[in-house]
Parts: sequence; C-alpha cells; structure tokens
Amino acid sequence: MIRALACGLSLLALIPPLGAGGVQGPVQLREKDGRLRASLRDCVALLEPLDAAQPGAGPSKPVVIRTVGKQFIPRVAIATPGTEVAFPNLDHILHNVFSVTQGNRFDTGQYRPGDSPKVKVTSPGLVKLYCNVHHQMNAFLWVVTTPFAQLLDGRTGIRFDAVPPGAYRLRLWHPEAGEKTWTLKVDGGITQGAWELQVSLPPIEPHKNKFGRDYPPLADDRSY
Ligand SMILES: [Cu+2]
Repeated sequence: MIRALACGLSLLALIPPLGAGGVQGPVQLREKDGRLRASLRDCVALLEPLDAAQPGAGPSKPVVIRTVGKQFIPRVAIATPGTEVAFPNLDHILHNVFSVTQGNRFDTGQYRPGDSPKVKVTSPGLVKLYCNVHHQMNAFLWVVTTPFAQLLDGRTGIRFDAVPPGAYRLRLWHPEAGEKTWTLKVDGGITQGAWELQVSLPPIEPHKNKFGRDYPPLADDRSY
C-alpha cells in the first residue's frame, strides 16, 4: 500500500500543473564590436514567478567544479541552497578556492593535487569564486530557488517546459555581460521570445585576494 502510494505521488509530481505553458526562444550574445559570439556557453537563464511564492527548493545533487590547467571547469554552475560543491584538484600544483560574496563566504585553504575540498552554499544569488593563488582563475555559481534555471549550451536558446501560468521575471546573465531582466506572462501555450545580452565586462574581473590585498606577482612556470 505504501509502495503504491509512493508510486502515485511520484507520478503526480511528473504531471505538469493545469494550464501549464512554456517559454522558448533564441538568445544572442553580442560582442563589444557588434558581432555575435558563436557560443552561448556560460549563459544562465532564470525564470522567477512574480505573483506566487517561489517553491522552497531542497539541496540539489552535488556540484563539481574541477581545477584543470589553472582554470575552473565548468566556469559557471547552478545549485540550490544547501547544495554541496566539491573542488577536485586535477592539477599538479596547489589551489585555494574562496568566495567573499556576502551570504556564501568560504575559504578552502590551500589544497594539494588530488584533494577535493567541499563547501555548502546557503544563500540564493550569484557567488563569485576565485583562487587565492592564481588571479586568472574565476568561476561563478548561481544559487537559485526557482526550478526554472537553465545553463545554456553552446547554441541553444531558452527552453522552459511545464511552467505554471502567471507573470514571471526572466533573468539572463553571462560573466562578461552581467544581467538583464524581462517580464513576461505564461499562459497555457508557449510564450515565444528573443533575447540579447551585450558583452561589456572583462573575462577576469579585477579583484583582490582573500586577504583583500593585491595578488603578488607570480612567476608562471606553466606547470599545472
Ligand atoms: Cu589556483
């Protein structure tokens, strides 16, 4: 009986809400010189209800951000509050991931090749991640409560399915373009749109190390 009930509940969870619709459309990322960037990689789209409470999202499955060749891979990830984020070090050198973003401050300390420190993110919002050893390493973690969060791949635009009817704020973000928002309405059909972001920021935002000081000059021996 309990098994049948559990099965019924999981089936219910799969059924879209009555009158649910969708949001779909292309996204363009325009360079400073006016050309379009060939890839939408690292774009994040969030759809947040304006006239209903956000569902309380539980922790999502763990997020893994690797350090490879003095880069964070992936550079952009999405998580929910309470999610564990692991930072496996696949290089042969030390790294130190830290965040001074309010609400999600942490410092892994220096960690060695093969180590994989873990942190938990708690507050919704954009978390900027840096390495205290290498100024050129940056990554971004979006902590979200909406179930409608999409990390865009190279070419595909936005696609959200099974969206309950109502008014929404669409937030579109890229590390080098910042954020733009739109308001849109979802009814029983597909809400179509076309959206554009403008590149305006450098690939690595100037920042201090975890002590709030400038990074010391580093002899780059190209070893990873
Ligand atoms: Cu590093």
